[in-house]
Amino acid sequence: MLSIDLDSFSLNYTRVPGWPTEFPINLSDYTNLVKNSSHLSKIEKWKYEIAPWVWHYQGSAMPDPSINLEKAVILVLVRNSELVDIMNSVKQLENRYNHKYHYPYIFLNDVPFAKDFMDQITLATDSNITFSLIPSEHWSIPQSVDINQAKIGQEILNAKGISYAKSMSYRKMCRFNSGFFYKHPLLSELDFYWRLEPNVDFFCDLTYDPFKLMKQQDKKYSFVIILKELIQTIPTLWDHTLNFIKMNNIPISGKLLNMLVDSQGKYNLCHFWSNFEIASLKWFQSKEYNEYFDYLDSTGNFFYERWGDAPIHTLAAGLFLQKKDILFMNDIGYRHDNFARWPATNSSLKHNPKCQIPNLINNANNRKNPNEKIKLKNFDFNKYSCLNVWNTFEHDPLDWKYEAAGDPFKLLDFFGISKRNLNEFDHVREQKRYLGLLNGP
Ligand SMILES: Nc1nc2c(ncn2[C@@H]2O[C@H](COP(=O)(O)OP(=O)(O)OP(=O)(O)O)[C@@H](O)[C@H]2O)c(=O)[nH]1
Ligand SMILES: [Mg+2]
Repeated sequence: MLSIDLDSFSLNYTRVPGWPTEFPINLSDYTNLVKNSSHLSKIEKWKYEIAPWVWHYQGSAMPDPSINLEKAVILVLVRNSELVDIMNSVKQLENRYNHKYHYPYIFLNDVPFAKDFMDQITLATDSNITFSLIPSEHWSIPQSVDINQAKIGQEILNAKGISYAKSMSYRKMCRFNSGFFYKHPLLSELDFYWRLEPNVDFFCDLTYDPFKLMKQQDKKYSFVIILKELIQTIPTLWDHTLNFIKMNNIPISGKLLNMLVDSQGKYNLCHFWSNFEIASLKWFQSKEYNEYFDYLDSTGNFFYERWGDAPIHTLAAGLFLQKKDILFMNDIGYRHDNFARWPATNSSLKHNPKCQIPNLINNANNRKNPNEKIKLKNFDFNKYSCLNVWNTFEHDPLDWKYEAAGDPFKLLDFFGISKRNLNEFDHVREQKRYLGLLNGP
């Protein structure tokens, strides 16, 4: 997009205080100037790169002087095409919680937001909203990634019927949510975010401010659903995590990682489902988190495999946090896709006026007929939920030593390939071999 109808944007929206206000007359000159500038810092370059597509909407809500807000934001990464679904999420969050607090929203997108999209969103909340592009570097494939190799990995996943197996944009999104969202220049002064995704439901009124709770209790991360990841999407993530521990001598005694290991010293695949999360930006911005992300990114496996941000956030919490740093937001009733949960401390809760739990929901897995209804069940009691693992975890298992977990580069034997020590190059070769097996001689 090389130009925009500035007048129409300026009717409803302003620039962010302290940010460049003009739309560049010659965009490509401007872009080159920013890119080649020697006096701008990295974050300033990002800021100037995206500034022409950052717009602020001043909501009508008046702050309640009796409420002391945290430095927090509701953070939404979304596509223009997901307007209806994100409207559903915003309206429900407002209705159940934010109408009392008026925390601001930040909407992020890898392409500029359409004005129609923005106009509709402003009808769903009285809060302030900032709409922003993200820096191109945050939504990219690193040069070191071998695209042909990535395509082979995609074919392997596709043959296994894994969703988004062949999607590059899904992988860019997972990489963005793993290592970039918290670097966005609009977030640099904030303490906490609440991640909100399209087409989720909130079933219960939330009568207190979870941001305040996080602050008061010095929590770093908060979740509502914890479940098992598909091993096919992260075949080497655990081994790379062990390698990172070894290379950096990370002390893991007392850390959450001890909750994530099974009796054989492998990842038990439990992860916080990150489409809902309330977390500390300072934690994600910390040196330790970023060293872990940079190491993972250097393997190229966001593209060779299909690493999701959820297991990465969880394993990072495993490396650097203790159980006491993490909050299970039991009071939140939540649905994403066909997974839903709500507080079920007593059987009469379904009739508690604070929660309205529908009997039926639309089947998100039925793409041909999205109106097909299925019975809603509380996922907390599903065998794939790890809530029981969380609830019962107290301390390190006595018999697990990470040194004993084996060669960090050992590929898990999910390919059905006999156990051998593999280095990175072998890993590539094995994938090619596997593809050969799939395609026949
Ligand atoms: N701007 C933008 N946002 C994206 C893109 N892909 C995904 N997202 C957002 O990233 C979040 C997760 O993407 P989804 O496609 O919902 O992924 P998911 O939740 O793992 O998969 P589903 O189960 O299909 O919902 C959502 O908030 C999406 O709107 C993209 O290409 N551009
Ligand atoms: Mg989703």
